[in-house]
Amino acid sequence: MKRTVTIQDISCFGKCSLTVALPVISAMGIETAVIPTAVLSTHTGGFTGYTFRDLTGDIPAISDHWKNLDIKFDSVYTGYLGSVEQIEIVSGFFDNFRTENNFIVVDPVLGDNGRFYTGFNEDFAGKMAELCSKADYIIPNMTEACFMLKIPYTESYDRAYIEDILRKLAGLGCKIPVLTGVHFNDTEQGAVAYDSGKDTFYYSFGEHIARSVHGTGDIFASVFTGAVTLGKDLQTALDISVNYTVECIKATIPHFDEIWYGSCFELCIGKLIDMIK
Ligand code: PXL
Repeated sequence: MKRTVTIQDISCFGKCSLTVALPVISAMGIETAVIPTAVLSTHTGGFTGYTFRDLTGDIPAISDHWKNLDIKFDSVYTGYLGSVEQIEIVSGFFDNFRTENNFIVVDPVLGDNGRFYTGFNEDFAGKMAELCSKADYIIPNMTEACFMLKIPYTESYDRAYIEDILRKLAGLGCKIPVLTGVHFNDTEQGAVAYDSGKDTFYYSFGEHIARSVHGTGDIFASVFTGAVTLGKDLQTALDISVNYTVECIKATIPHFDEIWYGSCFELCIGKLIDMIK
């Protein structure tokens, strides 16, 4: 059985980070260990007054214990990290748990729609960019890519611009950057990956639904990590991730007034299992 470890926060209510990654990757038939980086009462998007308990101090002891037990992972996947210190500790975790056969995925969670999430700034983006240099795969959206590359955010672009961004992201030091939320028209949206070793681009598009649903970046990154962990090739992993994310957004629309804070990904788990067959 394949085994991954995912390192990100628990937003107790709100459907993102660990409350998405754990069920989604487990449903793909992969053992999923977790390191919670922080416990928040809700995620930070759209809620006010949330609690935040930082668990940075626990990470080294968890890591040491696992090292003593000689636990190994087929993949290591990080999402929302809460502080510069936490990024540094996670960077050390990569050094300790990297093997010749496994791979590292960094989803550099920083912001969306051209803006930082609450609590993040340019310095934090710089540190996240450093962490990306240690990854095999990074999965930013356009906002996160622009913050890490220190370039202005734009929503109007063409293929050449996207391919240039992906080359620059590979220049951060990662092998395969995957840019999410890419759309060249109003009907399709998807992701583009760049395998820098092969100097090849991979495109995957699904239906564009003009509705922003919180946590879809985490759904995409979780499915992508799971698919690559299962040994799917890059194009297939992209297609599954795009298609499942679109399914989750579609499933959310009828419930959007009630569930504005996340997606109804639970309703689509069966389809995900079909997609990986
Ligand atoms: O979905 C990314 C994410 C993860 N964790 C927390 C967040 C967000 C986005 O807002 O606030 C705590």
